[in-house]
Amino acid sequence: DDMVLSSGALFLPGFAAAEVATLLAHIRTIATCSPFRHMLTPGGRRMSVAMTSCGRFGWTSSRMGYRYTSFDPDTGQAWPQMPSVFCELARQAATRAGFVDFLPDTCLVNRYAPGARLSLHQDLDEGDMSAPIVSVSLGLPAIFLWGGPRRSNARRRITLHEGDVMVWGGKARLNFHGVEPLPPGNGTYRYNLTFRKAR
Ligand code: MD3
Ligand code: FE
Repeated sequence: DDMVLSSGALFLPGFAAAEVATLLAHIRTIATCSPFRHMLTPGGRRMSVAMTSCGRFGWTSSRMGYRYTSFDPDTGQAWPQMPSVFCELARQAATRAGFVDFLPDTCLVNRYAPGARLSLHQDLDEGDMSAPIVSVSLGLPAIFLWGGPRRSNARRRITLHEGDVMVWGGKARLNFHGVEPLPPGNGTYRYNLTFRKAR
């Protein structure tokens, strides 16, 4: 069922399907320690996606810029530990895409309510661009926008369902991507786990 989108980009539909309930339970626990919050962009705009992190580092945005921190600025505490089932899932997906020994040190947890979106961007804040990124979709479906190395490149729209996993590395690592606004729904969320090697 593996789908190669381009060199370095692999779509694994349903790869995490058996783990969905376990992953959602861990998200609840993580959010108990480091609650979801709407961060500010460096330009001062409130992000529509609510975020938290687990692992040795957590991704943050503020008027000061984007950065990885060892401590949650909202709690002053270390970010919650990355559950081993998270790490194992990310490793197995990366291995399937040919990236052996992927050891993520951070997992960003994105929460989309209806209307929330992620505008087109590149992931540029990581120290080691040779490591891939693994993304796991949970909850409501969403339309993922997948572009090329330039903002002006054409985009593909890919519907992501609960349990779908994507691996991005190599030539695809710096591609532009985003998520279309979540359609009005029934009071639930879409979650995305993004596994990265920050340092
Ligand atoms: C394609 N999150 O948090 S990662 C993000 O659905 C982010 O919330 C997406 O983009 C979400 O930065 C899922 C998908 C992703 C990540 C990195 C990529 C796609 C990528 C790097 C290159 C190309
Ligand atoms: Fe991204």
